Amino acid sequence: MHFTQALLRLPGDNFAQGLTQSGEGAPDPAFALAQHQHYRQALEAAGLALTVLPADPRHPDGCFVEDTALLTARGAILTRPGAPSRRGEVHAIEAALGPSFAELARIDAPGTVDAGDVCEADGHFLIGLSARTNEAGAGQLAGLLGDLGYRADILDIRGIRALLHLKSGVAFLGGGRLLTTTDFPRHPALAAYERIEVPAAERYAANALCVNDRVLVAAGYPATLAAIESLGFETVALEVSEFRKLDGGLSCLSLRWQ
Ligand code: CIR
Repeated sequence: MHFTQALLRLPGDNFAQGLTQSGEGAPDPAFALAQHQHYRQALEAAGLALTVLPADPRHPDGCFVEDTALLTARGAILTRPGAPSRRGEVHAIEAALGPSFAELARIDAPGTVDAGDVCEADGHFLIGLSARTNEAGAGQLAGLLGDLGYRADILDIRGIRALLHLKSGVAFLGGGRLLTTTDFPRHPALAAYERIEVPAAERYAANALCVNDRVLVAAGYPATLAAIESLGFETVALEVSEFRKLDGGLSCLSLRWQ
């Protein structure tokens, strides 16, 4: 899919109060802001026009905008994040997306979905059942995607503690190729895909981001970078250490659409 637009939110002064299970220590908000700036520049260089929302003091995780909505070529779906502290993030995203999407469907209680649990592979949607996305939410989402004419499959990742979200362990690279961690599920729905596994020591780098003609990759993971380049992609290595400390990565920091 070719993207022309992206929506982002700046990390704020309270960024270090965001949710984390990484055990990697507290992030530095100023450093996070600088890394976010480089990320924005990389999206612009890939041809995207950006809408950048200010930091939201009520929501320290608010910069991880990807979790709040699923954007497709046929319509957008607002989520209901699994973490109660993040539910309020959706209101501002709804207002920001309104002008670009005629209709916004939504996930309703008791369903919960973090859109970081959703990976689109050319119209085939992989939905992760996780600590954040529950069965009711995954079922609602699969139904809404079906209404839009898409195929959706649900993958249970609840047994893989190292994966906060489905996309912590997978990225679609186009051409039927999935970049995955070694422990990513071997589900029948994935049988038709070529699977490129990142080495176990580089598992964080599986959350790469394919944007138009290039792939954004977390800096510091040379084997993954080389594997992606060997597929013929131009790559952009970006330092995202402060977002990693809060279990976030490259895909989480933007919502992208055509
Ligand atoms: C959270 O725990 O919700 C945030 N600290 C990180 C969210 C990362 N989002 C993503 O992987 N899509």
